[in-house]
Amino acid sequence: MQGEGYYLGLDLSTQQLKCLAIDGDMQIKHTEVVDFDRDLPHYNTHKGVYSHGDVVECPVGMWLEAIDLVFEKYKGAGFDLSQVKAISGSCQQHGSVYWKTGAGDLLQHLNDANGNLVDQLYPDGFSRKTAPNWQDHSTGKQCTQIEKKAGGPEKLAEITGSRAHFRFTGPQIMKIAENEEDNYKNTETISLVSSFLTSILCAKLVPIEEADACGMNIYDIKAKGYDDSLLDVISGKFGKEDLLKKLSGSVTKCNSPQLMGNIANYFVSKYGFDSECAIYPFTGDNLATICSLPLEKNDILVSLGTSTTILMVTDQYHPSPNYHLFTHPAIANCYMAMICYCNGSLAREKVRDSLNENQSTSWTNFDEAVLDESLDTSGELAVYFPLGEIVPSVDAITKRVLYDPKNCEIVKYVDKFDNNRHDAKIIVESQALSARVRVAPLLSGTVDESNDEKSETMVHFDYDSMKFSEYSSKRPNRVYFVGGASKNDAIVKKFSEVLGAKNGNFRLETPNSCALGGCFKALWSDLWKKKKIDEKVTFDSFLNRYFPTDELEEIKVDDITKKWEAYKDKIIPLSKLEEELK
Ligand code: XUL
Repeated sequence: MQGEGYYLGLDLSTQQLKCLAIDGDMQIKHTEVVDFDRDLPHYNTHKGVYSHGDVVECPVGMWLEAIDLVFEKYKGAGFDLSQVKAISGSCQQHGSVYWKTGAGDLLQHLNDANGNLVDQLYPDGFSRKTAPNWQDHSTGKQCTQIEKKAGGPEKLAEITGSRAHFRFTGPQIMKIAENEEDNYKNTETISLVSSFLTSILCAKLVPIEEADACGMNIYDIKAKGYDDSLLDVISGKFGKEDLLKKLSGSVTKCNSPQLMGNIANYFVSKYGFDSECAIYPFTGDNLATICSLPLEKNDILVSLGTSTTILMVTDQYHPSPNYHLFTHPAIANCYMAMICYCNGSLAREKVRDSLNENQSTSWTNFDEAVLDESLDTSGELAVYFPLGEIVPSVDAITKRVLYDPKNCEIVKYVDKFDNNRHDAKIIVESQALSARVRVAPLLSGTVDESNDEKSETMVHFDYDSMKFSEYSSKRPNRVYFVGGASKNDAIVKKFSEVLGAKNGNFRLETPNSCALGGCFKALWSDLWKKKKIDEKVTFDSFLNRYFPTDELEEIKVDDITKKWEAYKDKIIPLSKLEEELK
């Protein structure tokens, strides 16, 4: 590969700041971590935040100290930072940083000979000492007003890619404009955490990055600009022009690599960086995660954790109040869809424990049942939501049904199946089937001709109605599994069978995915910008060519088409069962 030297990816997450260095062959060469609670105990954060009731926030000074500390750790380890060619990275999403009037000057005059970031910038550079964190729940009133102004949750999702959420930046800014007039008035610029970190590294205030801007409930994704009427409701009496100015007028676009500047002299003098070291825009952590893998359109990343999260690259702008769409941070004309299910591992563990009569937490019985092909679950379906669910949006409930496979009608509700081995098989089937029907509208490509008599039947899920043939024949390109439960062979195999990827299922361990996504973006952006690769080499084609495939383990599934025949007959009953829950 053409890349020489090192490329850094920083990840400023809730509990730590991580910095990864790769070389031009995409191999990880060094990692340093600053753990906020442990390494910066004088901020008295708990898991990186201050929580008081519904309010959750992070001290900005702590982040400034962490930036110095992580580079000090690099220097202390003897790592030659002068060989770093470019830096990018990711940050927790939705958080907002409030720079005080005059902050731009302060940044520009950072004293590079001595001193540190926190002493020179904090608190004088900020109109608020803290940044709202994504776990904040205090903006219910503002969310209602924003949705009302947009014309309802569906309309807001159509404009901004998401309905209103407590943690999203727009509602947070609106609350501050309402409750902290002086702080708001004294604010020169509002950054997301990602543009805050980019600004520090370049020592100048830079606009918000476009993909991360989609987590604000203000940015019109299709029109590629902040929405006038949303600016209006959020800014209240201070006015939309003033807010637009605070948001730097526009965003940093993602359709091609944008050089934000070279690293500031402060970092050159203090840590020995090369003054030519390029800074490329930081983005949100979920957005950086999709940059850590060779994902192209119609590829899916399934994170099997306590909750199940699906990240998908799509060229279909098909928003829904049930999930999120963001502009893709590195592929032009593509989006990232993020579908979050509340009920993932915990729900499966409950079934496992009941199968083990609460005597053990071993997965053996559960796994055997999941893969037991002689265990006939045709005509049986269930949803297991011990927690309220987001997709579909319903309260906590577990419901088992028997349906007639001929006409797909629900015959009756039952309290249990023949035995609880059926629950093990059905929970994994129904979780995976729910994911498959939710990604279907986001998949591009043709719908297979089918002679199935149900082909033309309209099927309804959430806010979508599509022909049965579309739900049954659209298939993802590739599926990647990550997260705790991806280590479980039975679960991953069953998910792979049901999701039906055309070009393979893979699993991998991703302890550093956000930071790694930043490294890859820095490498590709720099080679592209310096014309060391042809400008036709898109981010996804670059990763597909050079990604170290030894990291990936392929999950083999046999007879996928035959197996789908059994699962696809559950689509209509699942739609009917979900309708009954509402
Ligand atoms: C995404 C979200 C979280 C944070 C975590 O919408 O709120 O994933 O980004 O850092």
